[in-house]
Amino acid sequence: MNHLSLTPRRRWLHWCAAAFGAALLASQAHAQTPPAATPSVVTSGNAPVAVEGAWVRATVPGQSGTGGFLTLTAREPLKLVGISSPAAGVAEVHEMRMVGDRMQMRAIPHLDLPTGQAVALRPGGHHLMLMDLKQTLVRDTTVPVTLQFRNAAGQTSSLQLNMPISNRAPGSSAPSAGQQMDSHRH
Ligand SMILES: [Cu+2]
Repeated sequence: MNHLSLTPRRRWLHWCAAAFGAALLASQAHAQTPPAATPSVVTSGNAPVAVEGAWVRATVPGQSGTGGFLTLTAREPLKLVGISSPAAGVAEVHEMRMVGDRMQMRAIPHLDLPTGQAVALRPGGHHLMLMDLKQTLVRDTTVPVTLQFRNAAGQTSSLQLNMPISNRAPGSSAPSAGQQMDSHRH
């Protein structure tokens, strides 16, 4: 049990330090060229699922991990069974849960997507976790992420996404100090 609980905690501490660094840098950020018209996030794939509000939290140089967020609405009963990205050595679907008085995150083997039900992955809840990052994820660019699904018959399908990189969810206002604390708890 000790062995199992150590690794998530180490990742957790690492993330906390990274989130603080990102918050500091964001406060010093200067204006950048606004992105061109938002391209479609889904680039290819055959999975019967709609994607909305996808984004990945920007990183600073040296940061090893970050979170990805989106809302998935399946057109038949599906499970999200895996993710991958060329930008990350390790990519997992994570859940948040209370362990004692602390929120911790851990990988889950799959996430259920009931038919027609919008399942939101967002800061503080389920999320896509990109770790062992091979590059800095720069705001206003995109990162390729592939989602793998399985249906009730055991058939697999996938979606290829270009997820926008940002400091906040699309359509939300500038992050307040409180929201930055939320990202700290991600
Ligand atoms: Cu995580």
